[in-house]
Amino acid sequence: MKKNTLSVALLATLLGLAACETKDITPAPNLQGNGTSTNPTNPTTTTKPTVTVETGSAGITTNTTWTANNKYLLKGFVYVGSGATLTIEPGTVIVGDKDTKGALIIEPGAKIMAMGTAAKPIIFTSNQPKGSRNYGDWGGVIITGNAPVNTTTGKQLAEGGVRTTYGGIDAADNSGVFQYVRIEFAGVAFTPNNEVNGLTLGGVGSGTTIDHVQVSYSGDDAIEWFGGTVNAKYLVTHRTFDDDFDTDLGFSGKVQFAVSLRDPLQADQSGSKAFESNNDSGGSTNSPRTSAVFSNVTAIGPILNPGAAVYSPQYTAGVHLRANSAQSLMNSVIIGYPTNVLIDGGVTAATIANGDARFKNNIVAGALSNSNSTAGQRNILYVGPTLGNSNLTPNNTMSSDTAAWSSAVGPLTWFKATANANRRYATADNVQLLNPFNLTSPSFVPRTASPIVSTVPASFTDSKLTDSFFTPVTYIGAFDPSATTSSNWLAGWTNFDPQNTEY
Ligand SMILES: [Ca+2]
Ligand SMILES: [Ca+2]
Ligand SMILES: [Ca+2]
Repeated sequence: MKKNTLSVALLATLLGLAACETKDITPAPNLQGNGTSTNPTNPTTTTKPTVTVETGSAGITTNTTWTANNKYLLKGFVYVGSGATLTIEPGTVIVGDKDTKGALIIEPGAKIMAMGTAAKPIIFTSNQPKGSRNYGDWGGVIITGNAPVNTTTGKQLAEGGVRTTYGGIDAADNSGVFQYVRIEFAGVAFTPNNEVNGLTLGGVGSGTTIDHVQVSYSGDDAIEWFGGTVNAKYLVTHRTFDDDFDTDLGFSGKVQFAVSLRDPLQADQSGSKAFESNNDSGGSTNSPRTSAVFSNVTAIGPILNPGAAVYSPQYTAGVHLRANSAQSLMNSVIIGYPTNVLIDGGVTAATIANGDARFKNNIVAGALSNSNSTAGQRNILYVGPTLGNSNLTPNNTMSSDTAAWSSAVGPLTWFKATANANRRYATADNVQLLNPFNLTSPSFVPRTASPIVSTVPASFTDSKLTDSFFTPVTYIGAFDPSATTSSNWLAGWTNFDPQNTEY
C-alpha cells in the first residue's frame, strides 16, 4: 500500500548515538576475491521469432508451454485461468509491451511452472531496445491464489485494473513454481493504491515454490505480498522506484536470503523503503495478521555518506512498520536510509513492545546524521501516537524513549535490549561490505574485517525462526562471508545492468 502524504508536524526529541568510527566511504580493494559481478551471458534471442500473446478477456484456459526457442510478447493483460498451467522453459525471454502495459496474471486455481536455472534464467523484461528501457515499461507478473487474506470478506480484488479476485481458506494452496526468474522494467503506479508491482503475490499459498527471483527497475514496489502464506528464498530487488518488499493484508510467509539495492536519486512520492508493512491500510486488527518473518536480508539504501547525503527526499526508511503490522526482521543488515527503522503509530509500537513483532540480531548503519536533532542519527524513529500519514516528514526525529510509547518499553530501549542483540554503526563503511553501492556491479559480501564476520553471530533460536524453512547460518545478512564467486547465490542468473543487455 502507498501513503499519499508525507508532511507536517512531528513529535521530536533526539536519539543520542554512540557514534562509531567514521571511515572513508571509498570501497577498499576486493580483499577476498569474492566479488559478485553478475552480468551474465544472457540468452541470445535477437534471432528468435517473436510470438505475440494477446488473449484479451479469454485468457489462457488450457495447459500451455512457452519454449526457449521463441521470444514472447505480452500485449495487454494475459490471464491464466483456473485449471490451466502455464509452463515456461528455462532460458525463455518474455517481453512486456509498453503501449498496452502487458502483464501476466496467474489466477486462483491456475499454475505457473517457471523453472529457470542459474545458467538459464527465465527473463521477463521490457520490449524496448537496450538503452531505451525505463521504469514501468510494462505491467508485471501477478500470481494469485486461494490462501487467506485478512479482508472482512476473505477476498480481495487485485489492483491496477486487473479483473482477478484472490484469497480463500487454503493456506497450503499451490500456484506453481517460480524459480530463477528475472523481472525487469515492470511495475506501474496508475494512481496510489492502484498499482501493478514488479511481482505481485496475492493470496499465494505455501504449496507454491518461489526462489531465486530478481526484480529490477520496478516502477512501483519490487515485490508486494497481499495476504497469503507463501515462503521465498533468494530474492533480489534492484533499483526499485517504490518499496522493495511490501507486505499487506495478512501476509504470513517466511523469507530468507534477500538483498535490495537502491538508486539514490529515484524514489516514489509515497515514500520509498526497503520494507513497508501494514496489517491493512487502516491498521485494523483483522486476522490473519501481517506477520511475515524475514531473516538474512541485506538492504542497501540511498545514503553513502550520512554527513553529506545526496539522495531523493522521497526516501523514507529502511524498515517502515505501520498500521498494526506484526512483521519480524532478524539476522539482517539495513544500511543507508534516512531512517533505518521507523515505527509508525501507537498500535504498531504496542505490537513491538509486546513481542508480536521481533527485531533481533540486526545491524543498522549509516542513517542520516544531519537531522533536526542536535546530535546523533535516526537509526530508529517512532512516530505517533496516530498513524503517521500526517506526522512524517523527512526530518522527523524520535520521541524520547520513555515518553514516546505508552508502554514501559520505549523504542530505543527495545532496540538496544540485550536479548535483541541489535547493533548500530555510524556509517555504511563500518559494516565493511565489499562494494554494496555499486549500481551495476555490486558486491554485498562482507570483508574479513566486517562486524558480520568478527562478532555476534546470527541466531535462530527465536521461536519465529525454528521452522525448518529457515537455514540456520552463522552470518548476518544475505551473504556468507566465506562465499566464493561460484558459490555466491547471485552468480550466473542475476543481472545488475539490464538497461544494456541485448535481449
Ligand atoms: Ca508500496
Ligand atoms: Ca504497490
Ligand atoms: Ca511506498
